[in-house]
Amino acid sequence: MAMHPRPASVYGLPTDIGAAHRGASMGPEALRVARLVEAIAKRGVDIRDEGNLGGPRNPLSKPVDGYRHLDEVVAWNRAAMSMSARILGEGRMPIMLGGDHCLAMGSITAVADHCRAIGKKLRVLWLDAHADFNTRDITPSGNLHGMPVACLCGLGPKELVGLGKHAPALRPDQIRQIGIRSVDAGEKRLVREYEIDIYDMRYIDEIGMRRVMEEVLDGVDADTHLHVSFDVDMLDPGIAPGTGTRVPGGVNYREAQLMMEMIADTGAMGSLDLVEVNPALDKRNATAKLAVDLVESLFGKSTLMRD
Ligand code: B3U
Ligand code: MN
Ligand code: MN
Repeated sequence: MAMHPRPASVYGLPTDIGAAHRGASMGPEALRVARLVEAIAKRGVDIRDEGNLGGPRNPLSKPVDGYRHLDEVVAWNRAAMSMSARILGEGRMPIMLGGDHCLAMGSITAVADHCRAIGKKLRVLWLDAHADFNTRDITPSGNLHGMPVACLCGLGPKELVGLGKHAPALRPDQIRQIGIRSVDAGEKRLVREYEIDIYDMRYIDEIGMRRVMEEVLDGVDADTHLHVSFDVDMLDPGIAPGTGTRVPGGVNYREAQLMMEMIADTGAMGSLDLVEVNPALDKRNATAKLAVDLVESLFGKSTLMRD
C-alpha cells in the first residue's frame, strides 16, 4: 500500500465570494469541527493547521460585465495562491479548505507554478457535479465558482488568468473531471471545443468507478504531482446535503470511497482542495463528517491493510 510520509498543512478560506448561496464561508470551521486535522494526523501524517486567511467581505452585489464580485474574488485567490506557494516551498502538501470553488484558481495556480519550477508533471482531478467551465459570455449566474476551470485554462479576466507566473496555468489535457452531471448549454460547447476529459455520471454508471479511476489515473507515475480538487457537490445530495448547488444522481458512498482509495494507492497526491461545504444547509454537519471520512481514505485508510 502506498504510504503518505509527505507532511501537510491545512489552511482555511472562510468566504462564499464566488457562490450564489451564503454559508460556504463556514466550511473551514465545519471541517475542523468534524476533526479533519485529527483524522489526517491519525494516518501518520505530520500535519499543521495554519488557521484561516482573511479577505474582503461578501458585498452580495449584482454581476458587473458578467462577473459577480470580481475584485473580491481576485483578492481571495491571491491570498490562496501565496499560502499554497509558501506551503509547497516548505516541502509540504497544501490542503485548502474552502470556501467556494472559485478559490481553486489560487491554489491550483500555485501548484502549477511549483510543478513547472521543479519539472514535475501535473494532473488535476476535478471532482464535481459541475464542469465549472463558464465564461462571462455564457454564465447563467455571473458566479465565479462556475468558472475556475475555464480561467485556469486561459478563458477569463486577465486578473485571474494571469494570477501566477505563467498564463494560462493549465493545459486542458492536464485535467480529469469526475462526477459531472450539470453542464450549462454554452458550457457544453466550450468543454467540447477545449476537449476537457469528462467522466460524467452516465459513464460512471456504464463502466463502473473502478474502470473510471483506472482511466483517470492512467500514466500517473513517480514523476506526477496529483492535485485533487474536491467539490463536495460531486457526492449525491442524499448523503451530502450541506452544499449550495445540489444536483441529484451523484456519486454514492461506496464509489467515493473507492475513488479515494485508488488515488491514495498512487502515492502521488501532492495537494488538495476541500470546497463548497456549507453547514448552513446541512443536517448535523453530515457533509463535513463525510468529507473527513473520505479524506481518511485519501490518506491511505483501508479496511485490511492497516487500521
Ligand atoms: N453552472 C452554474 C452552476 C454552478 C457551477 N458551479 C456551481 N454551481 N457550484 C453556474 O452558475 O455557473
Ligand atoms: Mn465546483
Ligand atoms: Mn459543483
